[in-house]
Amino acid sequence: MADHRFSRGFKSPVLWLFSVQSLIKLCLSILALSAVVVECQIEDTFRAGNSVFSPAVAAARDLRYLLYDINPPEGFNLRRDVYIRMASLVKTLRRHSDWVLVLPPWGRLYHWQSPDIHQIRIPWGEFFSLTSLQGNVPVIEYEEFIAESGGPFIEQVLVLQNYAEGWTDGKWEEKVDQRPCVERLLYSKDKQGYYRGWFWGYEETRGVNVTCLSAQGHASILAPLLQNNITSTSVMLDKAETVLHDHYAGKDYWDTRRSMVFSKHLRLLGDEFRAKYLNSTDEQDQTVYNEDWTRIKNKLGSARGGPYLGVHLRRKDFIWGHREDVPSLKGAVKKIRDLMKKKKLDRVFVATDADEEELEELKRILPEITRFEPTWEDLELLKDGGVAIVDQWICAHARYFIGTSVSTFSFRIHEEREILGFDPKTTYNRFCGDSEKECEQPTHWKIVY
Ligand SMILES: Nc1nc2c(ncn2[C@@H]2O[C@H](COP(=O)(O)OP(=O)(O)O)[C@@H](O)[C@H]2O)c(=O)[nH]1
Ligand SMILES: [Mg+2]
Repeated sequence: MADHRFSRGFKSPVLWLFSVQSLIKLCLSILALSAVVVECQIEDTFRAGNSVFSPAVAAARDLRYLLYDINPPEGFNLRRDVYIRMASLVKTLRRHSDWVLVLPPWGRLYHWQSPDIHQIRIPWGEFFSLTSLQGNVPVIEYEEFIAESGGPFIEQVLVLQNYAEGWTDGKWEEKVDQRPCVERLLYSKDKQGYYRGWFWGYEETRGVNVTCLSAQGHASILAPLLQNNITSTSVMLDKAETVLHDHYAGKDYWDTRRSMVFSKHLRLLGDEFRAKYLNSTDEQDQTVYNEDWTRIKNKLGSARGGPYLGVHLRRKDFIWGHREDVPSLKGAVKKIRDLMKKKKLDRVFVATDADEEELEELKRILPEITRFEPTWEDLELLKDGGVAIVDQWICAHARYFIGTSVSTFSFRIHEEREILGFDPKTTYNRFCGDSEKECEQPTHWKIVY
């Protein structure tokens, strides 16, 4: 089937578009409602940060809030990884007191370049299921934090940084120390003596105190300091990616990762697209999903996947550096054709961030390509982040997947497929550079339940 008909610039079938658009609108409008439902569903222990509590109630419970932000150039999927580290830290903190993780609104990401759409102050609920996140650790949206904590003030901002002197004696040791700021602070004092900064585009937010903290080690090394040395109710860690995973790919890592369920409207869109253009449904493909992530425990090899090859072809900054592990378009298409033949798949779904010029070339040399290309109206609703998630969701359901070397976008697809229960052979594959000699394939990280 020549699926290039559904590319941008060509008209998708009117009916499909209509149903998809109204679907998204419906889903977005019930998002607000579902936040209320969420509150009714979560267990008592996880009610900690929910806005059903007035500021007075929150104060009476001695709630403490952990906020965080990440170095501006980092992309969406590395940010998802840092969330896992912060969730782990909050779990550690909660052994002693009532901490809640405040979700940093999405926005101003370098890769979100679609013009004319508003892409800041986006709550997590637009991309992820809050109920699911809350089934792992208590989280609240930033606006709930403002409402609960009685004003747009963050009492203590800690800017994480490496040690100016690097590793001493070439020895790695875990440590944390309050130190002078190594780089220029991205916060400045206003007339009232409060700190102003980016704060996810919330101009009225102010920091009461900002200091730098040199940290080297896993996220939970910050716990004693946050617990014992800092008394502020709200603490924000900036450049939170500085600290590492407590235990990469351990049980706690996977609990948090599994709780990062995509929002239902995005999953539905991906599913509709699969059914319409890729002859793929959960029943046929043995990928039936459970809304409750704690109940998903699929055996590897149980998922069959839709009758198409899923491809993540990362371009842009990955080719500008002429990295040797990234193929030319021609090289990629050659590999795609090989795989389609070998795996007896006559459809190929490609997720890519290629620019217009490369896209044209790609369509020319791979005319049977299928892509998810929303209309402008869809894009305005989904935003670049939502479109990328739909791309990931569709790749996650393919019978066979191949991604791009060291792309966190591809890594997140691996994890999604691992959760769905695919045979690892169909997942941990990547393109090789045209003249790459040792083309090491991605590592299989098994879920620890
Ligand atoms: N829709 C879509 N966006 C992509 C794709 N590949 C990359 N991007 C965009 O580029 C960003 C890449 O940054 P990041 O998520 O950090 O992944 P990484 O840089 O590949 O490790 C993504 O977040 C998307 O915004 C793709 O296949 N589809
Ligand atoms: Mg990136």
